[in-house]
Amino acid sequence: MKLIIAIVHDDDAGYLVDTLMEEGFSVTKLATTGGFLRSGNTTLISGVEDEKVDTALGIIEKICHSHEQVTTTAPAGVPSGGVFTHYPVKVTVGGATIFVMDVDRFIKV
Ligand code: 2BA
Repeated sequence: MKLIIAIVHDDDAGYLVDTLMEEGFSVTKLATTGGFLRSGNTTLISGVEDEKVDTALGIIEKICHSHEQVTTTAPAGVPSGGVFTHYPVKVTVGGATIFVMDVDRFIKV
């Protein structure tokens, strides 16, 4: 079994969860915050049988699109150094940031 952790845009999260559930995947949805932009995103975790990992990844890749995002808050790690600490920053946020990890044990009690 693998654990898929997918960080996705909030706008894609609802449809993605619905689609994964319809395809038989169990999903947990977490409201998260990106460290750089300090704005909300969604993290999905799903325990997936090895042979179904590619199917799940395919669904995520199909549904999640990259977005341009602008923040007017000083992003993390950018030194202010003066008066203008708040300025627009435009970045392309990826369709999804995905980690696939081995699961040692999967237990339900
Ligand atoms: P954030 O950390 O808010 O980053 C949002 C976007 O800002 C990133 O999109 C990237 O385009 C840009 N960015 C991030 N750090 C930057 C920096 N130091 N300098 C310039 N631009 C920077 P993505 O790379 O698609 O990441 C989207 C979200 O996925 C991230 O939100 C974060 O929540 C998560 N993420 C990405 N890589 C990760 C990693 N290695 N570990 C954990 N979470 C990660």
